[in-house]
Amino acid sequence: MTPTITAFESSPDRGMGLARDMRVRWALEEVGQACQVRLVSFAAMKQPAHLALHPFGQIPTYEEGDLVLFESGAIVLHIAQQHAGLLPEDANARARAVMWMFAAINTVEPPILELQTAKFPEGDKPWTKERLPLIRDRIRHRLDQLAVRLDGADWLDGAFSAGDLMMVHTLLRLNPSGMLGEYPSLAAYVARGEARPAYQRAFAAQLAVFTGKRTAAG
Ligand code: GTB
Repeated sequence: MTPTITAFESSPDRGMGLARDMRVRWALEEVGQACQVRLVSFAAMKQPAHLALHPFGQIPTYEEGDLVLFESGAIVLHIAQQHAGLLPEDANARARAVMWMFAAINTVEPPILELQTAKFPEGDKPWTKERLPLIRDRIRHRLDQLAVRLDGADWLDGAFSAGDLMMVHTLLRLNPSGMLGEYPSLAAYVARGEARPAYQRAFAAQLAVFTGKRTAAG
């Protein structure tokens, strides 16, 4: 059954792949599963029809028959469990790949999100000037630790997994800040993720929403 996902009708990043539907699109491309994409406006996300799918009025959502999911991590995990290619066969390696998914969204992503919040919704607040360096230090602390663990390897734990997918996309959110440039090994890690054909197809499909050009991935 072809799942349906939701994505921004008009993403603030103008198709640069930073919104979280990109994780879901990428995971689906990695496992060779097509999807339908329903584009939603900011206003529609807050209407009852969308709130019935996503209680917090956000994207992405995932519908597959009777199953409705929200939360990009849960959706990517579901896709990875349904199809071969994103989780190792070995039980311990599989558990570690899931651990890295959680590490991406629960340990690495929070300070990155704080940076976005401090810059945009709170950008004009009097405390922002003092707060920004503190947040950047918290991000650097995590990036230092991640770079030590990656230790020049291609991926976090052997072969590419859903853990890398979530981590690479989380780190991509740093692009506008330029901070990844301070970490050549992490920048190279992210570039490896972006170079994957599945990433390229997913990126092209979400960019096409803005350029109006159709791609094979829809
Ligand atoms: N924890 C949820 C998940 O992982 O799925 C978070 C979902 C979420 O934050 N969704 C955002 C959303 O729907 C889009 S991804 N926001 C609308 C709202 O809350 O009203 C966050 C995002 C938005 C825009 C950019 N960008 O333009 O750069 C990047 C990321």
